[in-house]
Amino acid sequence: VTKKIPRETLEKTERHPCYSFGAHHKFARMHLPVAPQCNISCNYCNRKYDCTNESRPGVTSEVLSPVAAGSKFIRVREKIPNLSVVGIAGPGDALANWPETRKTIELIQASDPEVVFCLSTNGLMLPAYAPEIVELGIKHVTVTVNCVDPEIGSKIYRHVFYQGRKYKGIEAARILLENQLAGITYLARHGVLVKVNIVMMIGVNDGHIQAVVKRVKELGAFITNIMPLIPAQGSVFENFSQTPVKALNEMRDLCQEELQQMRHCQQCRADAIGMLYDDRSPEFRSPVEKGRT
Ligand code: CLF
Ligand code: SF4
Repeated sequence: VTKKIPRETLEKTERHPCYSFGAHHKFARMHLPVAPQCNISCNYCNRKYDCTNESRPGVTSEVLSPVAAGSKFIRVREKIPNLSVVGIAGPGDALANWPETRKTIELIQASDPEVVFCLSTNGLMLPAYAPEIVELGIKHVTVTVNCVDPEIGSKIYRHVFYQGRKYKGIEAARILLENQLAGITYLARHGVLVKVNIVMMIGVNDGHIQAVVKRVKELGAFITNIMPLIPAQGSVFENFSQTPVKALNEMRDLCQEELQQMRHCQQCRADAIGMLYDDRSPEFRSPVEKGRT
């Protein structure tokens, strides 16, 4: 890391199991599924389940109101003393549900000022909400950037809903990519540590990933996380093959020369709870939800 990161932020990162490899077997995170809507449509997503940005596909999760999320946080904190991070990672997009996301964060901040917050987003609404994210004191934001070329983007994104209009094809991808890159720039300039998730899709963006890493590094990203495509049933890419681990690791090795790489991602559910390798979410589901599964 060449940039100077304030001590207070570094101290938070040391307790962040995704941003810090050393933290992942010491600290737990919980996701609060308060964000069901999404404003774009990725070809690898089947939103009947979870956001593959941050979620294992094929597993449904409950959706909580901000107030219910606040009380769930208190229940979980009592049982998991090493809980350090509260993340909002769907099941849709954290910023497409900004009022709920924001309210949840404010409620938890009021009950525990020590919590490290984390957001995961497709980045479409970052130009609109990045200033509020900074104001809330959030230091960790993940943006999924699968390409920096709208032509490639048109093969990944079916449509984008933006400012009351639906866009398709290259136009849709261009709006999304511009907003992602502008958002990353703003966040990085304001001291937020940006993690960029990249879904590696063989035959779609695998030849372009180094270009993505290079670009987001220039804009100030802190780390990238190259993830495998896990074809979700019912998604446009359902018949694609899963990205082989070998290809994934080779790409991470190549990109490591440019920017630090996360290699311990678990592609968590939108309601994951606990250590990255030990999901305890079933223990904490509401009785109604338990009855359904
Ligand atoms: Fe959650 Fe994501 Fe924050 Fe971590 S998960 S919002 S940065 S607290 Fe972590 Fe899970 Fe991988 Fe995400 S292992 S899917 S990278
Ligand atoms: Fe699905 Fe996430 Fe893409 Fe939205 S951003 S379409 S929830 S994968």
